[in-house]
Amino acid sequence: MSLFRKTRFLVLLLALGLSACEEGGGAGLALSDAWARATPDGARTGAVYLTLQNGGPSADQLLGVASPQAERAALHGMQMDGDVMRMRKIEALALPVGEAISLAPGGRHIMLMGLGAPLKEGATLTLRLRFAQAPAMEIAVPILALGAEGPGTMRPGATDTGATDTRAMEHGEEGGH
Ligand SMILES: [Cu+2]
Repeated sequence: MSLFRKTRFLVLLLALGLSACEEGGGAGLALSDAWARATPDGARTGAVYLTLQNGGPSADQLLGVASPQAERAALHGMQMDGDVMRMRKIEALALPVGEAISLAPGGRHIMLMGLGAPLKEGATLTLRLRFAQAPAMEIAVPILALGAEGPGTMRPGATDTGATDTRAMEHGEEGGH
């Protein structure tokens, strides 16, 4: 990864942090660590991960997600069904006061369905979030590498580990729901 790209990534994170502070007036909902994983050519589904910290004073809920770059978007959780891990739609994600709720690989995620074009590493995805209490947010989500596991764990060249391949396939199979 070039220094330029690293710098640009940091700038995006800073911009996200600043906009979250403005939205919440410094004490409300703060969004951090938002990222999406790049998708292979032809893939119609993708996943976005982020952390929401509720700085109070009241409990909130994430009620809806959308992106102009996908036909549909939904909150998904993971649940064991016998030996198989399946995705399940979450209608409302509780955001208790004082807690940080994270969506991360292997667990809860924002699912994008009907992508108009593959998510390319280095580009950004526009994501809109709707809450029960807080004002709606529109953010620019950095798109990380195909094999990325999070903003702090980017490994240049590590795009084809077994674990991430499996997860990508699970997404593909379940993408029609
Ligand atoms: Cu999903």
